[in-house]
Amino acid sequence: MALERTFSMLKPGILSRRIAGEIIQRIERKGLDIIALKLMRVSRELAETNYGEHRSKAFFDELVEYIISGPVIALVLQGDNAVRRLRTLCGPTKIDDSQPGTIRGDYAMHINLNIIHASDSPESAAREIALFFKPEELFEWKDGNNDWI
Ligand code: FUP
Repeated sequence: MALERTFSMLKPGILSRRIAGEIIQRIERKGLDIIALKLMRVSRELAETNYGEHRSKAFFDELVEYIISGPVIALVLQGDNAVRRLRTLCGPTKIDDSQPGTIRGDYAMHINLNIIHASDSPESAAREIALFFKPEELFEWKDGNNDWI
């Protein structure tokens, strides 16, 4: 099993709906290690770079405006198969495909307000982590739960 890192961003609606604790709790309970976490405001430049692959899409401007509309919580998570497992925890991008029990299935009604970002590959994760964090902001740690996770 590959030990991976993945990047996640709890989008502005999470803080304003006061559900940050619930979402982070789901990530912790799954067994992913939080190795970096920060509350930050994303600049327009960073938002446009991060979502650069969608620049030509009709929803791009709305997406950028949403991401910069309030503070986000940026996270780096580590664990076996972390990229895939976090994506599974989040549920599909399309809200109507997101099953109850997933984060998007339980908390989101609109695709453009789908509340959480999760990297789609280890390569995207490495790129996104480098955009949002300095190497010294990442902290690896060990606990006594290895037999459980
Ligand atoms: P994801 O990898 O799940 O974040 O999904 P995408 O990279 O396809 O989309 C990135 C963001 O663009 C989504 F979080 C929300 C937004 N989006 C829309 O607003 N409308 C769409 O039709 C597709 C994506």
